[in-house]
Amino acid sequence: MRALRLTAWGEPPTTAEVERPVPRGAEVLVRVEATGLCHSDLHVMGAVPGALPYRLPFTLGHEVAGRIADLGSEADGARVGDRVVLYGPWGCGACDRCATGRDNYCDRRDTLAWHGAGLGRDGGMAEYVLAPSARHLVPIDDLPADQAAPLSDAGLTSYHAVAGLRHTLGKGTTTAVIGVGGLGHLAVQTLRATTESRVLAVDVREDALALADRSGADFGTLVRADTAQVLRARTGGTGVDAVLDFVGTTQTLELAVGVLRPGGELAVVGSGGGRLAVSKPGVLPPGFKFSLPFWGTRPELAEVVALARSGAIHVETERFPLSAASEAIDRLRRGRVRGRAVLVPD
Ligand code: FEH
Ligand code: ZN
Ligand code: ZN
Repeated sequence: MRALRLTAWGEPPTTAEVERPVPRGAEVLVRVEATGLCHSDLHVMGAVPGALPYRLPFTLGHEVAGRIADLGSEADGARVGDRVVLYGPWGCGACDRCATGRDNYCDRRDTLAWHGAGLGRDGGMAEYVLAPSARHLVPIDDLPADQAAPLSDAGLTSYHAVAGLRHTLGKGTTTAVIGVGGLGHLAVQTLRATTESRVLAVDVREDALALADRSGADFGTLVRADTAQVLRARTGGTGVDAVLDFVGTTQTLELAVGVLRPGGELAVVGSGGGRLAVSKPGVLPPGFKFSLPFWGTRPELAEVVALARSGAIHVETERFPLSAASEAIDRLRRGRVRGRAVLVPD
C-alpha cells in the first residue's frame, strides 16, 4: 500500500510502497477514508534529530477516519465494516490516565518513543492504519470521513480546551478566541454549542473572520494596535472572562492578558513558543488562571462526534488527494488553508 513516510529528520516526507499491516492480538486494521493535516505534522517534519523521541521511518497522519477492515484475534468491541475515527493520543496503555481514556496525559509519556498514530507510530496518511486496540476507536456511523477525521484532533483539542473553561462561561460571560483556523473555528462552534458565553474572534486574516462569523462568533476583529481596547469595548470595559489562544506567540499572550478581567482565565493551545512573565506583584490581573490544555480524552472524542452528528459543529475542510500531500503541506505552511486540510487516499 502507498504511505506518506517520514524517513529523515528535517526532510520532506516521501510516498513509499509498504506492506499492508496485519492486525495481531488486540489490534484493529482500519481502511483510511480521510486524514487531517495538522500544524503539528509540520513541527514533526521540521524537527531536528533528537528533538522528538520517535524512531524513523514512520507514516504520518494522526487525525484519521475510516472503516474497520480486519481484527486481531483478541480485538473486542469492534466489528469489520464499522466506520470509526481514531483517538489519536496513544499512551502507555497501563497507567491510571490511559486506563480511563486520558492517554493525552499519560503518566509515562516521557518514557515513550511515540505519542500516537503518525507521531512515532505508523499513521493514517496511507491506505490502511493499525490501531493498537478497539479502545482507540470511536464509532462515527454515517458521518462523512472528511468531517470525522478533523474531529480527532482539531475538534477534540478545541473541545478539551473549552471544557477546561466551561465552569467560568455562564450567562453574561464573554470569551475571546485568538486565531480562527482549523482549531479556532471549531472552538467558536463548541463555545456556541456548549456554553452561554458570547464569543469575540481575533485573527490577522479577513477570511478567518468570515469563518468565525459563519461559525457563530458574535464579533470579529483583525489584530490592530488597539485590539485590546476594541475587545474591552465589547464587554462594556470589564474585559473578557476567558481567552482561548490558538496562536501562542508572545504578542497573542500579551493581548490575552491585556483583555482579561480580574479572575479571568487563559488557555493556550497554539504552539507559537511565546513567553509570558508571571510575577507577583506584576501586570497580570488578580485571580488570573493559566492552562496549557493538550489534545483531549477518549470520552470527550465521543462527545465531539455526537456534537458533529447532531449538526452542532461542522468542520470547514479543504480536501486534497493523498498524492497531492506536498501541495497541502506547502499551503498549510504558507497559512493558505481555509479551515482544515484533509487528505483522501486516491
Ligand atoms: C500532537 C503531538 C505532539 C504535539 C502536538 C500534537 C497536537 O497536534 C495534538 O493536538
Ligand atoms: Zn495535531
Ligand atoms: Zn499511560
